[in-house]
Amino acid sequence: MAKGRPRVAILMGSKNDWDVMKAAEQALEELGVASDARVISAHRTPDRLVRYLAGAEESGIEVVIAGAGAAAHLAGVCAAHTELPVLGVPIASSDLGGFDALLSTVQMPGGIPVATFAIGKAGAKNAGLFAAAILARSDEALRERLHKFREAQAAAVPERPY
Ligand code: RP5
Repeated sequence: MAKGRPRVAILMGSKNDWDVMKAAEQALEELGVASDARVISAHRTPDRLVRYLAGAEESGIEVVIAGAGAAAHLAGVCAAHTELPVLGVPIASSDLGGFDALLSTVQMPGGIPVATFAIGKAGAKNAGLFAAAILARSDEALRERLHKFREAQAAAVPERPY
C-alpha cells in the first residue's frame, strides 16, 4: 500500500464492489498515491456517507472516487455533500449489466457535477489514473511518475500483431 496520508477516497456501495474498485487503488498505488477505501452506501449507510465526507477535506482527501452498481446514487450523493471532485464508476452488479448504474451516475442535474467513467474495472482503473492526473497538476514528482507510466505503457504495445 502506498505510504502517507491518503489523498484519494475510494468509496463503494457494497463490499461486493471491491473486486472492481481495487483497480482504482492499484492504479494509484503504482503511482505512489495513498488512498482510503471504504464501503459507504448512499442507501444503506447514509449517515456514514455524510460523516465521512464532512471530515474528508480536513483529513487530506483531495479527490473522491465513488463506485456503485444498480440504482447507483453514491457518486451523485457524494457530489451533493462535497465540493471535492467526484469521479463516478458504474458497476455491473445487477441483471441490467451496469447500464442502470451508468445512467444513474452520468445523468446528473446541472450544478452538481460527477465525472463518469466506463463500467467496471476499466472505469475504476481510469478513475484512479484520472485522480492522479488531477493531483499531478500541483505535484511535480507525481507528474513525472505519471509521464513514466504512460511511456512504459506505450513501450509495452508491440508494433506488429505477429
Ligand atoms: C449497490 O447495489 C452496490 O454498489 C452494489 O453494486 C449493488 C448490490 O449490492 P449488494 O447487494 O451486493 O451488497 O448499492
